[in-house]
Amino acid sequence: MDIDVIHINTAYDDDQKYGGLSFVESSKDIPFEIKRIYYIYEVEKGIKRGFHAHKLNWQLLFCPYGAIDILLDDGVERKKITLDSPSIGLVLHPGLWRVMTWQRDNSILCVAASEYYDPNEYIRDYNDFLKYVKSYKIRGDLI
Ligand code: T46
Repeated sequence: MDIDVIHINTAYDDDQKYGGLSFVESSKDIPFEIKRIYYIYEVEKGIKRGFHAHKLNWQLLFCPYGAIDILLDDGVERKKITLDSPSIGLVLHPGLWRVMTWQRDNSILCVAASEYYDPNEYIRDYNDFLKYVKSYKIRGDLI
């Protein structure tokens, strides 16, 4: 599966006394221009969200606080990535079914997206997703 786990730049002061600061720069660190940022919070451990794929959106997912499992499915294989550090980022191309599972209470999921919000570019039915993947041959035609 073609996904990119990136290291997010992180700065600490010499004594590591004042906390960390992590940053991402559009185009330099991620392969798209950011049009939208959103974040998900106040979620209890064990909650699952997602259950959809995107037709157009590229996204960077990161978890600045807590731990969240991201299960990805490209219609052929599945892979699980755990976001449990502010310096881990996950770059997702369109055409990936995702399920996010909160591993700790109040973990925060931040997302930078390549497109404005459009409910019509979501695929929310798994069988439709499989049909979509087959018809567009994700690897070749879509990306
Ligand atoms: C994704 C994962 C990682 C908006 O009105 N504007 C927005 O920009 C977004 C992202 C959502 N919404 C509304 C649509 C729903 O009424 O917020 C509500 C919750 O969205 P949803 O059920 O899609 O949330 P998740 O956690 O299942 O998925 C979200 C993103 O929607 C999706 O793009 O990849 O996080």
